[in-house]
Amino acid sequence: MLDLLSPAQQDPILSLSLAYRDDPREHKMDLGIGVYRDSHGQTPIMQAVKAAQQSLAQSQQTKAYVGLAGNENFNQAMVDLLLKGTDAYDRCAAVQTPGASGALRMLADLMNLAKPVTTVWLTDPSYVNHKPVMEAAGLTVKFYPYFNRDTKMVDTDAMLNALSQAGADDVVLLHGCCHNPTGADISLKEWEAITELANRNGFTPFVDIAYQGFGDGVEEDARGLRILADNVEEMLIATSCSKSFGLYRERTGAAIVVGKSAKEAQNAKGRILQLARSTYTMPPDHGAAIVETILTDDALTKQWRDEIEAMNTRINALREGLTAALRDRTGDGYFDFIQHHRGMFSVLGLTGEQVATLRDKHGVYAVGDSRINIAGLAERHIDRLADALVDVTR
Ligand code: PLP
Ligand code: TYF
Repeated sequence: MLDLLSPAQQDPILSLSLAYRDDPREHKMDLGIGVYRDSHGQTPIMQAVKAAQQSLAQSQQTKAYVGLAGNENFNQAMVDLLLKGTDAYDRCAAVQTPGASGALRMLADLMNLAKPVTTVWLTDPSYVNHKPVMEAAGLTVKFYPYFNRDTKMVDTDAMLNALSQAGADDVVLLHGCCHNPTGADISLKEWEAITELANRNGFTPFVDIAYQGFGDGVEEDARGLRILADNVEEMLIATSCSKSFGLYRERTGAAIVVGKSAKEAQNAKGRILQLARSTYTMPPDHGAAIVETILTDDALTKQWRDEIEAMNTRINALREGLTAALRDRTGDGYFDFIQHHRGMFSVLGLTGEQVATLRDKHGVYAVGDSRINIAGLAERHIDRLADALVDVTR
């Protein structure tokens, strides 16, 4: 049987990490996979997470199964973080999942269960796994114009024009903040316009928010999502603790459904649990227990908020530093978009050949679509990166 299998397609981002690891050059720079790194190149465990782990090690009495929905206190904490104070708050339900990846798949399966004809509209471009996950669940995928490759910002007119064609059989996937891969986010005005289109034409918004706190702040980054939550009858949300709590390998996330009524949301939750039972059954506990511990303790919550604030302040300073270094070298504002992007990533608009030269000549590893991980850049490497970018583009 196994001999019938053709070779697997590689994940472009994970294979880049392997190539980086095997590169013997000392000055190599990994700006590929999306993990936050501090000035020393480490991806540290947050202090609030360390404290929560210690407290759990003392207090946890059992490792017996938790249940299909995972940790319900964690689920409530995720809902509070995103939806507290919105109209959707009392008509939503949440399920803990193995990362936002698990949430994406469970919600995709749910869409397929509810309406197999669903077409999911993704930003062009989008997170590498969006299309394969949606298609694996049997859904049709379509891309809508998003990134303007000249300005490196959102192409508002083209986006809204395309979305005005989406109707009742369509689900429009939006990045809650810190767009992956481009770094170009939609403005609050655009969130409002999309909300209006959803209500007028009947498509369902689906928000994937994997970087809450990495853009302008924990509350600021949820503003767009909350505009939808205040105004639409139905929406789907996939959320992640991988970046926001630095829990990457603990696989911690949640699927949230907002329905017309609490009863409808609870029913949808029941169907997600049934889908989970036939997929992974129950999510891993440790990450969710850590997040529960943090978010149900005022001091730990404050510590976590301070830490994530320090991270986004540093990312935005790196953006400014890199933009200034490029301005110095080019004498123009061509790269100013880096300063306007938000979150971990920026797509620079380089050709495949330029990305290859960055890697081969300068040891700078960027993803093939010229995405660089600003959150993986060390302050002391800014000048060298700017030199390399100028060398490959001018
Ligand atoms: N959605 C987006 C937009 C992402 O960038 C990522 C990246 O990790 C995910 C979902 C998956 O996150 P998780 O690690 O929580 O599965
Ligand atoms: O886009 C990224 O780099 C992160 C991490 O298959 C990631 O979201 C990369 C590839 C992948 C899953 C996650």
